[in-house]
Amino acid sequence: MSFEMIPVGRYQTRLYLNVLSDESVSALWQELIDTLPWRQEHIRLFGRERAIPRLQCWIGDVQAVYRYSGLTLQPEPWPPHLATLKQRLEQKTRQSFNSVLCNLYRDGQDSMGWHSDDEAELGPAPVVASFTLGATRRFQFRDRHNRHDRISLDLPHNSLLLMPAGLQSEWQHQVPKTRRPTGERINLTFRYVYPLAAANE
Ligand SMILES: O=C(O)CCC(=O)C(=O)O
Repeated sequence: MSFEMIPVGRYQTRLYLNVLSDESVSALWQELIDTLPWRQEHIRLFGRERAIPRLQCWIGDVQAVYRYSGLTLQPEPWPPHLATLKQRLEQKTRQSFNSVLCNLYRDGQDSMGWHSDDEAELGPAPVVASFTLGATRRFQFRDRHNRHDRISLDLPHNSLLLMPAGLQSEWQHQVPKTRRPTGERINLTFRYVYPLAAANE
């Protein structure tokens, strides 16, 4: 399968298109919508409790407990089509993943703010594989030390963005809100989470 190289500073991200067959991607979409326990999470920001602007679900092996923004996410078990996609991505990227953060953007007002995937339990240089289904959304990177230095790309249905080791410590990313009429989108970021005790050493 071919990919486009997208340079982000000194890092080469890869964008793969049409990763799954039409049949497999439809079956995966239906499984994710119908069976995942999508949750509205809240975070504390400037002393106030706020609903995050999207629904989320954390899936993974039992030991893959994930902490971010004051939330502790206990993993849900792997549903079959998602487990198959994980194996496929492991073969393609020659990486191991033991968990995936699933985000459901209901419309253009759902979003994800600037951040890096750099929590201690991801280790010092995580590789993150980000698979998109549904509506195309704009995805942006910005340099952590020069915030005006930005790179934007559109992530279409059935695409995979592979973010290499090292990128997270120098670049942030976001999915901004859009006023354009926008349908549902699911994004799956596959990660390898080290057990919390080891990450805290
Ligand atoms: O929805 C996306 O494309 C990005 C998701 C993301 O940034 C994350 O899960 O950390």
